[in-house]
Amino acid sequence: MAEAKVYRASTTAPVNIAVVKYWGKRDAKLNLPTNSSLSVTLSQADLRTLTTASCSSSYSATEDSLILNGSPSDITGARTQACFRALRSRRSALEAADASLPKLSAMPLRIVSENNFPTAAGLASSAAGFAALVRAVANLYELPDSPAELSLIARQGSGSACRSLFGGYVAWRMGDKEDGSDSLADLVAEASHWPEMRALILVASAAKKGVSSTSGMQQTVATSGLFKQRITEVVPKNMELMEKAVQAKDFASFAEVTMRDSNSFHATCADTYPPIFYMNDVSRAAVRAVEKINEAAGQTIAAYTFDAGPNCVVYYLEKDEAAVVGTFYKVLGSEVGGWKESAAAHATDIS
Ligand code: 2P0
Repeated sequence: MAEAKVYRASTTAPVNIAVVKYWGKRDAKLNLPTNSSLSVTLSQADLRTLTTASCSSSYSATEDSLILNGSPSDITGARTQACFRALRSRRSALEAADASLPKLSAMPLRIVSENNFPTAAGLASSAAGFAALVRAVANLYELPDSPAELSLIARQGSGSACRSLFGGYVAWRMGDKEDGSDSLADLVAEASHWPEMRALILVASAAKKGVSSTSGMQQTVATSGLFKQRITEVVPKNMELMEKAVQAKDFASFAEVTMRDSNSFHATCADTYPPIFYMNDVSRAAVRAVEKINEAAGQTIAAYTFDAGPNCVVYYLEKDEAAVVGTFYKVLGSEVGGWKESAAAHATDIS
């Protein structure tokens, strides 16, 4: 008897680094945020997840499986299951409409995924990871869905993942529907609109972070007074200013909003009870280094931002590469050691 066919599709997904941060859920089950957010997609040459999805009736295990960076990974979590369910149901609809299609939706799925950067070190690995998973299975199932439609599924895996379905400058609109059907990613501008944007990633620690984003943000929502001001006043204003800065390619404004929003996010973490500290002494040295660079330049040519970990991302424009990257190492070298590695990345489109 002939071996049953193995169906397979591969894809990559990029990392995105938010300049207006997502922090807080209004619905943990559907993964709906308390505020909109905006990010820059980084080049896949530097940071990406590569994922292959396959399915076959010959797979002996009846269950779906995931190998992440060479090790079996748990997929029984509600979020991963929600993604698989949504993708299968879309495939089932295609199969119901066309009886000649193979019944892929009934076969077990095998997912193999690899990051080329430290997992869960505050480098948005879950964003690239879930975006790649959703796209790989969508390709395998030959779904006709647009990136925005797929972002609705990726969001259920990890909020920030919805922004990794697009390249360039991407907003996640929080939406206001209870079912989450309008909480999706939206392209603000292609990378080609402002291709001079660069990001320097400074890895202070590649260790797994202490407080996961999911539980950290739940604690913030439950206990921080400052958080209420952040979601009602600070973020709506920052979203507006940031979209204008991107449209106008106004780096000084882009940088100020980026740094203020990062500061505001970490202030709400410190205002959480008990407090959450993601930044450390090495992170704070990076903030001072950026301030020195901007002082020396007599204008704002660099912007720091920190996610749920101590690593620093510095945005700058290509023309200022020597001033920013060169000075950064000089200042950091003399002030504090501790950076494990760094890489410069381009803002990018998804091909
Ligand atoms: C962001 N972060 O906008 C913010 C900034 C961390 C700080 O999105 O619970 O892993 O999976 O929806 O997306 C990290 O949170 O959280 C994050 P879940 P996620 O990039």
